Amino acid sequence: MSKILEQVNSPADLKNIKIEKLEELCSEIRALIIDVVSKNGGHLASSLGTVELTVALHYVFNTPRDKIVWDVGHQAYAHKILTGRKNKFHTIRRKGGLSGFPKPSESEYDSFMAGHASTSISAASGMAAARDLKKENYDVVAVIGDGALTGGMAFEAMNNIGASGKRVMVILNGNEMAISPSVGAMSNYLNKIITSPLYNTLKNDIEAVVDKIPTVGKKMLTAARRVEEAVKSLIVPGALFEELGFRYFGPIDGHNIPLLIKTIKNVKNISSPLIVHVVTKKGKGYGISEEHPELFHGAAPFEIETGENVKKKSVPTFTKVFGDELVKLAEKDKRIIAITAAMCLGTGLTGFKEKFPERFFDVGIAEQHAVTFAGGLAACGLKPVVAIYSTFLQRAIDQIFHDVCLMNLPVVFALDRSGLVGEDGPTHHGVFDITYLSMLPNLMVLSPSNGDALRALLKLALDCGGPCAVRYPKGSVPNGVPVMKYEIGKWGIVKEGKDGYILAAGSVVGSAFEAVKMLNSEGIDVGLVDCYSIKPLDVEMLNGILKENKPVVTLEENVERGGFGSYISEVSSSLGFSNLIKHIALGDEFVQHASCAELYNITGLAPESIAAKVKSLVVPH
Ligand SMILES: Cc1ncc(C[n+]2csc(CCOP(=O)(O)OP(=O)(O)O)c2C)c(N)n1
Repeated sequence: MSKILEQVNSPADLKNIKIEKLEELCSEIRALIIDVVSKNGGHLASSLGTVELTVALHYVFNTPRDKIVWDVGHQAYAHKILTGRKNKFHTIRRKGGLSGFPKPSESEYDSFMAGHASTSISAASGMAAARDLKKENYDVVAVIGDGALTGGMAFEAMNNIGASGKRVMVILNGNEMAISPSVGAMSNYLNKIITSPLYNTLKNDIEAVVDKIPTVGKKMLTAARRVEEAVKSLIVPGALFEELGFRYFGPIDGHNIPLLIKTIKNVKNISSPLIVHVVTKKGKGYGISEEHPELFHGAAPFEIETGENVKKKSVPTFTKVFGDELVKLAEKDKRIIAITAAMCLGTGLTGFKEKFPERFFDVGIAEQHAVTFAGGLAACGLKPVVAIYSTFLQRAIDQIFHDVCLMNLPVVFALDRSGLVGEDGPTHHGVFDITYLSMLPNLMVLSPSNGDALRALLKLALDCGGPCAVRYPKGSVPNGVPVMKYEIGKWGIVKEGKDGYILAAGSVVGSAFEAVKMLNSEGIDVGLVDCYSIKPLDVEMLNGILKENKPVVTLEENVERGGFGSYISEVSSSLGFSNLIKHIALGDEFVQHASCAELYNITGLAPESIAAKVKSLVVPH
């Protein structure tokens, strides 16, 4: 292990290190992060960008008494390393190992869970309110990126704290990037602050003023503030944050440790909401990720020398099939519009953006706005496709209900990462969407299990004239799947069976097929149905299957409650059947992080477990 990091087992140890040595410590932390992420994959660029900031925060504050709330939490690897977890850091994102995100059950230094964006200021303000109500005394710091600041909740929280005057420090980490370059008026505003030439010439003066805050007398402080305000009103047009009730400090170089420590120390006792704006470089300290921060935002395992992925995929992913097909469909239909909430690359829309820039909208991390924006487009005769990961669309359930389904507007929801996502864990698994989508009247829910199905169902969704969700998993499309005709409200029989049926929805069809082969080899003749139309169901086929009075096993990568299986049970009982129907689905608990293959074993979705379950139910013919 590295020399200085060896001495740091907790933030208390950090305080014994001389400020001059902290830069070296940062290099050692970076080397550890790069080494481990190159093996385990993870959020490299964001975590590399915040190493100095993390060191400075733990140097100044007394955690865990003082609370640091990380927004998204993907930038908190240095925080994990400094807070007693450096020896376990090599296990990050692995089964049973450290989580890739802050997790209070993992460490008392993780004050709040995260994974979804734009929550930190709200959580920090709740903590500050609790502190004040309980007459306690500690600092609360929210660390939020300029990307996460585009999310509505961040503004809601600022609106609230700015008026309440609560003592909360917000560290705004500006790197001009979300996953892709940050978008929107707020981002333009922040860039203006950073690049203002007038600002840069006056920067040292502001630092000098900030430096004096704790030592000057009351009169001097007022005078200093006046000077500072005057300077700032020159350089920060509108002084937006100040108008919202925050004292604003910065921007300062987020890689300059002495400056960070000095500034944070000097402003931390100001008893009002404050923002310290730091400027960092995403991917800092690893040339390849500095050049390609988008690719190294969430990196798969890679070779350190070249940055190349260790496991290159030859088969296209569902994401790629979706992106390519949408471009093809949009070539023929000018009404098709693509919308992303800051996830252009992740949702496969890069090709669409390049080909149809005027029909592509990146609204920032604003899933709720994305959905209602699509509602507006659809109300005016266009065909919006809102491409959002299943887990992040949870943010917008009310907008799907209120701004789309109630008016039966033709909006297509393309839900990538539907199902278990592996190493990112419980904040990112898309295992609730069948439940939250199929409860809504008017909304159709389609679930392709392969590339052909995705292409066909996307077209059907765009042509159906109402709201329609197409949900598909992370990962590559399977090879060699049976050719089928796709229709909304219909299913496809993959294999007939005499002893019973597996009804599988979406990604799990492949596992079910393997299970059926295993059972066949043991003389058990189980059939398999690809139930790609989850809502509406193929009632005719369901009726036919139930009439045979054989056991039925439903299979899905969604929670059981309100899922596909429970829908089948409801419909079959309302049709008057009392067949033995068993559900294979996820239980009433959060699935933790591990590889997808490990998670299928743990959750009973692997072919062997499916075969065992079916075997326990059927009586061979
Ligand atoms: C609600 C939600 N939408 C989308 C995402 C995916 N996501 C993770 S990090 C990120 C960008 C965050 O940018 P920023 O806050 O500036 O942090 P940086 O990575 O630049 O340090 C996005 C879009 C998310 N985590 N949560």
